[in-house]
Amino acid sequence: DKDINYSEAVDYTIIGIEPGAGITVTTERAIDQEEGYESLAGWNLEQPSTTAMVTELEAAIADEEPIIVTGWNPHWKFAQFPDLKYLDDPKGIYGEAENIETLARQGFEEDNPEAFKLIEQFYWDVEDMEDIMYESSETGEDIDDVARQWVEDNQDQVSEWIEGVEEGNGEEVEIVSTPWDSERASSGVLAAVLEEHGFDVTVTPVDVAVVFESIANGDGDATVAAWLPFTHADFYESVEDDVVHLGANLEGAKIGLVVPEYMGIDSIEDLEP
Ligand code: PBE
Repeated sequence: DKDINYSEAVDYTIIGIEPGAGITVTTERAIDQEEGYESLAGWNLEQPSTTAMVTELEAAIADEEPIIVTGWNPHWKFAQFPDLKYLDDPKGIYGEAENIETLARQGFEEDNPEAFKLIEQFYWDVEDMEDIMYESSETGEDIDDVARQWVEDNQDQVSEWIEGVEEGNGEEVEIVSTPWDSERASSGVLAAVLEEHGFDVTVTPVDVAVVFESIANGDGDATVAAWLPFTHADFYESVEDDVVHLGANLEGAKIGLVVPEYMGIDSIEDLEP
């Protein structure tokens, strides 16, 4: 409904997620007057947990209330609520479709060439990741367990990742990750495959900044949690020369401002300061 002032209706507030997430940093930049985002001048960005954001989103949709959240794909909420959409972002601060990419520490390939090779060969689709996230949210089953089951059920795909990789002998592999469901799914699947293949794997979820720091300083061996080239651009640039970049493990990720269709607004530029 174009006659409603949605900016006022949502109290000039975007429901975001945790401080330190790439999407939080990007949204703060837009609000802090990056050129072309005058429509967001003076807006507030709430920074609750992702779980709390989703709860608020569910409540708003149940009552057909207006709400603007920070959203991303892959995420099960797009399967659960088909009427969600991204607001157009004509100045492109949130970027286009991007990849989730794999990074390793320098020296990891020499120290553990077989685990390195397996991690380098890990590649899957948005649908695979979303299946795991959606099943976990529907059944309440822990993502790690769903991920392990997925590995059992998808041995065809797994066989491509382990091609030419020799069995490990209990060598330790430190995977660093972030706490979001998307990365719990990918790191969980990768860990299950590595373990099946004889490696002793630890997955440590940390803040985004720490993911990049720990690969650069060698505390972690590898991560499959880098959203590039947009969402984690700043974090990546600061360590670029100190990490080994193994390319995409998933193509077609995206972030932005998300609203329910019933609000009838299309663009960030439809908002008012
Ligand atoms: N996310 C999910 C994270 C990365 C994974 C989009 C919320 C972010 O840094 O914004």
